Amino acid sequence: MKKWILTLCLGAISSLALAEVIVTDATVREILPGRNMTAGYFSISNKNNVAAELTGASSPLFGSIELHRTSFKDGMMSMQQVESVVIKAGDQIHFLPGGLHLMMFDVKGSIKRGQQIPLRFTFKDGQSIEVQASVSAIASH
Ligand SMILES: [Cu+2]
Repeated sequence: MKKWILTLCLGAISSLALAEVIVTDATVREILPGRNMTAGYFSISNKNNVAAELTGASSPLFGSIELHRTSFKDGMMSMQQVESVVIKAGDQIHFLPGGLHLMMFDVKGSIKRGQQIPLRFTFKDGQSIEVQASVSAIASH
């Protein structure tokens, strides 16, 4: 009987589509004096055999978080909000300064270098994963 229950549990775990989507190296840039927004970076790996679509992120320490992409056109840097980012099966995508990033608005209180802050990533299929991001100094956006 015990073995039967265990088998059922394993079956439930492996059917979660996001069980193998992993976020690593989550970092939030420390907030410059006089600002209330910052940027966040991370790497996301999709070890599933189906694509995953990242649609947003949230944290109890920020009022709102958007997915952004920095681009360069005619020597000018600009950034646009993106609705979602698709991570193909087997792919890894890096959110890095100068490319994709999280734009984090309306910090609540103060965050300090070295602090760990919870970040929740949400996906189009309704699932989400939470990671701890470390606050660190990153020179450029
Ligand atoms: Cu931005």
